[in-house]
Amino acid sequence: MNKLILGFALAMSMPVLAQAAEYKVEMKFNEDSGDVYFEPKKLEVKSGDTVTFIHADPYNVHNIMFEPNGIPKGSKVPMMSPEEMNEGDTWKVTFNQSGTYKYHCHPHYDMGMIGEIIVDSPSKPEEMNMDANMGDHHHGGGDDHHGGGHH
Ligand SMILES: [Cu+2]
Repeated sequence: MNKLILGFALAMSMPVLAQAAEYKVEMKFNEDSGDVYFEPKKLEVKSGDTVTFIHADPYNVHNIMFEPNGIPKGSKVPMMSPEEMNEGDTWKVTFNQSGTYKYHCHPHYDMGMIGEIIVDSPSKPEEMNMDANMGDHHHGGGDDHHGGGHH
């Protein structure tokens, strides 16, 4: 009897850990409009929560890429899912740092297949990862205006 009470007291005195939640975001296709999209497009979670991206489109290959400049500074989030995801494929990300996470589907970026996840609260602009190396994009720097000079 005493043991039972002691056990109960111990259990009650343990720190209450916030239970991490699981969310899902589906990658979908609207057969009528031809739209490809993430659903939900905007999701709010808490740090420690996990989001599972679920490919739910029999017709198109999709993936998930976080924007190098669209995540919080110092975030260790994996930047990219497998390049080609097909129907039924899933990709899980656990968010351990508060802030705004913007992502897109690479093949359908031009079609507006983008999404956003807010962890705890949105990042202020100065909290975003602004010094990311965008070197792979051709910026031009002003000097490569060729002016059609050669032929
Ligand atoms: Cu896509």
